Amino acid sequence: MANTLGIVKPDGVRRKLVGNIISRIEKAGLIIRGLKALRLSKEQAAKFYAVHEGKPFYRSLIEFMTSGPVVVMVIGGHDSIDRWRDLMGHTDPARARYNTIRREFGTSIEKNVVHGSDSATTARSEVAFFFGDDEVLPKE
Ligand code: 3AN
Repeated sequence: MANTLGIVKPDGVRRKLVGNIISRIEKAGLIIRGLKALRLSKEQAAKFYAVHEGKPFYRSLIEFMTSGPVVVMVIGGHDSIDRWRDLMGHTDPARARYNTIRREFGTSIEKNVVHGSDSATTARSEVAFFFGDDEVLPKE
């Protein structure tokens, strides 16, 4: 019952997709345990995506992720890590399955609307990156 981190990226917030995305999460039986809107600084974005440092898309990714506000959320519920990734779809919207968020709304491999942690270890550190313990609802 581990929590995972979800982000609605600047393209998703700009296009007013936050409600739609939260609705999909809730309809899937997952639970929003923490939620906030913020704008990442360059330093925060660089740190968050440090695993991609040196890759050709890294600078552009930082520019994009700091281009406007994001909505960050702690998503809980049974199998939340994998199920949130299933709702998102493949990183490349063109390769994502139908009815996934990225397939429906993503416009490129960079502007793919949402982020989700990819493992239990990553989920723990990514949730802690944005949320203090007192900002996450306890499991019921
Ligand atoms: P995911 O978000 O599906 O776990 P990651 O962690 O491999 O994908 O990549 C993090 C982010 O970096 C992606 N969401 C996407 O915005 C960007 N990205 C990944 N690969 C590329 C690429 N080849 N070209 C441009 N941007 C990329």
